[in-house]
Amino acid sequence: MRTVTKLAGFAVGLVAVFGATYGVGRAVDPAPAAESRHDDAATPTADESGGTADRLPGGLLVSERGYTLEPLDAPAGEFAFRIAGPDGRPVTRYDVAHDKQMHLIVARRDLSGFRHVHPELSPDGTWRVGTPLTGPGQWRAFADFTPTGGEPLTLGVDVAVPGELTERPLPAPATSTTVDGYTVTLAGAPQPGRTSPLTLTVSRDGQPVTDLEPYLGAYGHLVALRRGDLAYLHVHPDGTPGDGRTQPGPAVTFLADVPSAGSYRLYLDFRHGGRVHTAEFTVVAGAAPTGDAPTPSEPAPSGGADHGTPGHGHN
Ligand SMILES: [Cu+2]
Repeated sequence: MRTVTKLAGFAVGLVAVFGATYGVGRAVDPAPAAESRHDDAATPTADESGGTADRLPGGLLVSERGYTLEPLDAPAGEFAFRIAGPDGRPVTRYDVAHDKQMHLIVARRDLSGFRHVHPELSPDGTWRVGTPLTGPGQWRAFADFTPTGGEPLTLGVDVAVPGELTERPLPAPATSTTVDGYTVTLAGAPQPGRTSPLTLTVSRDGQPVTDLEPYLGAYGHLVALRRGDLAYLHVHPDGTPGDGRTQPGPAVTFLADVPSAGSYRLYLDFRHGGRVHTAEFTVVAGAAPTGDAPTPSEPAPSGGADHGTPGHGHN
């Protein structure tokens, strides 16, 4: 009986994880919410047939759904790669998402060194950009794109830059940071398994910034990386410039679906004064309850649980 109860708890746990990753799938989908709901409704079997790979957070795999991220040899100072398609040939056609066909994001494994750049596509399918790898270390490079005719994907690959590296400890969680003379504050806390609003507010010299410039189709672009495996979450802005309700600052709100408890590093790109600035925060999602309180996946002991299983008689 004890075994059966534990197995049941395990199954409930799987469902909970599944629900959370499913939410991430929606979060990284750049389609409007209505279309996302349509997609979800149209592909229910993908979730019921155990296709967990489809619903992992982005960036954990170098190859997914037939598409593979392939770094290429490049001259010094340049970073080059291509995406091999299901037929093995380089993909040359991409949809525009967040104003670009390709978003290349890099960060070191210790979550330092974040850069978000936009490579140029050659007709043969090679993407090139001035290297965003700003120094030695073990880097993770993420290609965030939508192949024409396919679904949005984020593939990730490790890239080593030789040299002496000093690992940096993850900065402590904070609700305020400064970058390029701007102060950015964070309100809200991500909760695993549910959509959580995060509001970032920008000021300079004590004055709220109310003339943020659109960047990548919004007044800010937020990426979250999970500590430990660098799972990549592309967090959606709540509202777009020109929709009649979204103001150009000082506050920009995002909707985050985090797949698990744990530490995340948030990177907010915003544009002001003709330049893109990146504010970084460490946040802790869903701090685990302390002590030995039962987790939600463990059914509370009750008389009924021990006796109410007709059809499984064992005496
Ligand atoms: Cu981008």
